[in-house]
Amino acid sequence: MSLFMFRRLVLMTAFGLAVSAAGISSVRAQEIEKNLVIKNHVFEPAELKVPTNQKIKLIVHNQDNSAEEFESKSLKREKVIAAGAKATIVIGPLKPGKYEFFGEFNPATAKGVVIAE
Ligand SMILES: [Cu+2]
Repeated sequence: MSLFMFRRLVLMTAFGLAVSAAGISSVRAQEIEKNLVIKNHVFEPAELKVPTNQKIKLIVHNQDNSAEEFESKSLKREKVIAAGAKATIVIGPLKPGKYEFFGEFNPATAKGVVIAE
């Protein structure tokens, strides 16, 4: 092949590799999951560290015998979780910082914070 064709082939291969690498990293970004438990109207853990600039799947398991509502104004999320049920709440991508959340049905005890760093 000509030098021109060869150069084009090298460029296209490099482009293809870059695209597939980007594809892999975006799939990985969607795979980040963090578990949160509600028990005795308290969140565990109360401090949840997550990476910045990525979507996070919060899997919230309400182990109490009553419903709870996960609520966060800074994360712009609210979701009622039935007694014994698990809910998935997708948050982010987040800038570095602290994002408070609470249980709206038990706000005195059910409090927590997502720390993106
Ligand atoms: Cu609410």
